[in-house]
Amino acid sequence: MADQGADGRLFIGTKRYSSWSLRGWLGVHLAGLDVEEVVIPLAGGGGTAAIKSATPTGLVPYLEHRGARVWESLAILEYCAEFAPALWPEDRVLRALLRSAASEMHAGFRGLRQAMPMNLGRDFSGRGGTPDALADIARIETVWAGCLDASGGPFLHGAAMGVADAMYAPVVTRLITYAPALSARGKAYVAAVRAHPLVARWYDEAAAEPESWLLPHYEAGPPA
Ligand SMILES: N[C@@H](CCC(=O)N[C@@H](CS)C(=O)NCC(=O)O)C(=O)O
Repeated sequence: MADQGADGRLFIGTKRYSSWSLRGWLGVHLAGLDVEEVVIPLAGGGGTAAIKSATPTGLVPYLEHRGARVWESLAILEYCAEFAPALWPEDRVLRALLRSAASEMHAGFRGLRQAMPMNLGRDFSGRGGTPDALADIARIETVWAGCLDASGGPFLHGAAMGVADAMYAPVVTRLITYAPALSARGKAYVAAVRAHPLVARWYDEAAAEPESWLLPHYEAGPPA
């Protein structure tokens, strides 16, 4: 639905599947930007024609806002933080730690991303636990513990969600869907993110997506 008064548009993919979209969407909402949401259902296999023609990289998320064109989820989050500076901590040392954690997520954890694709509507407990995925999860737990120690939690950022939490939110959903073994601390962080009102809203909106957007390959999940 077009929002005539909006300052721009955020292009995202199917909420059930599009992990990168969740990051950009959280940034826009945490910062309170007034943008129209354009949801383009993913076709699967990375070749959605409507996304290719709508965005510079052929990928979502993509933000147009007051003359700015922003792609790459981390760049969108940085842009949002210009409007809401509190999305990064004031403390220089903590900010450096969280920037490193956010960048590590943006650049890596391919083993986890490939073995445990995001699917908010399924319980794939015990699946996808390849050695690479489990190694990524162990590293993520270490990163989270360092951030939580430094910020005091319950979020990586501290009392509220910030950019680093938005970057890791899709990982949280994967840990819920695939239920690998986690430390008590990891479980508590997963629960805190899942309970955040914006994350809860994204889950609700994913559940309300049309059945015709379901992709059989993604719904089958990885081998048990
Ligand atoms: N590095 C990009 C990755 C974006 C990305 O891979 N997006 C996927 C959806 S989660 C996409 O648009 N795929 C195109 C398609 O499925 O057609 C970012 O950080 O935004």
